[in-house]
Amino acid sequence: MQKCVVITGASSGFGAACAHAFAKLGWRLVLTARRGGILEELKQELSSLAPVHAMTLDVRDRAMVAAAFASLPAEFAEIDLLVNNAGLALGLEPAHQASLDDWDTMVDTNIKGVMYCTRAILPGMVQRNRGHVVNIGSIAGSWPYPGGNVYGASKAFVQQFSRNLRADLLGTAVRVTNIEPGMAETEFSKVRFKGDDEKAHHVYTGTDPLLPEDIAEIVVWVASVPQRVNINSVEVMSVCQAWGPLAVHRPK
Ligand code: NDP
Ligand code: 8X3
Repeated sequence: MQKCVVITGASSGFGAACAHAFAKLGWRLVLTARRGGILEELKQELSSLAPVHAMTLDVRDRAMVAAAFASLPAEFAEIDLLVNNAGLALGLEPAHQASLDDWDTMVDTNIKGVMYCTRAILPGMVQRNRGHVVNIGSIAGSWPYPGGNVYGASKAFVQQFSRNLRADLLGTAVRVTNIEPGMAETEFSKVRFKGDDEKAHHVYTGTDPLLPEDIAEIVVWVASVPQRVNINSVEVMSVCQAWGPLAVHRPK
């Protein structure tokens, strides 16, 4: 039987692109997100290529996550690949002005959501001695920028969680990878700026950002290398993005 992939946040951006990429390879797909209607449309679109199970799921809800993955239909119950992709940034205000509610939402989604999904799926992988957890981190987990405060810190968690998973899984065949993209054009900025299309559009204006398909191609690649190979992390940026100099404040 073909392999089975669970993709969180499959209703948009990287997650939807991963769904298309793995469907083309004939993998069995478990697609999850909060917007169930979009998942149903995606299921209709991809069902001619691969078996698809769509599941409305909020990764912040610990009980819901545990129940959802404990009650998968038999055809989808043995998961070979978990793509922990669901995530978001909210706001770009400096720490002393940022919304605590936004911070809570980022922690609950980007940190706790990854914990809950991983903890629900990992025991089966270890038991079968087969599987791969691909986390979608960010360059923001390594490199600070103004306004990145809790978003970047949440992705630093994902980076270190990925490494610590590898440490725990030594002696099993289960693999772990953290993919750390830079600026990519998805719904990410629309979410960050709470529906302000103009602000979101401005982020990408005049640039040639990464596209969701670029990240999906990398996810497929890390999952396709020989079983003895573990790609620990992939940091990837558009050619049009690089680091700036360290900032220095010079009072007049
Ligand atoms: P999108 O906004 O296009 O997609 C985010 C996905 O996450 C959506 O499918 C959304 O689905 C889902 N999601 C958000 N909150 C929840 C939740 N509580 N429960 C379940 N699903 C949720 O953005 P991207 O594709 O860009 O983002 C995907 C990942 O990539 C994120 O982790 C992001 O931090 C990371 N990333 C993005 C970069 C970029 O520049 N775009 C760069 C580096 C990393 P729904 O709303 O239906 O629940
Ligand atoms: C998304 C990339 O640089 O906007 O993780 O934080 S960035």
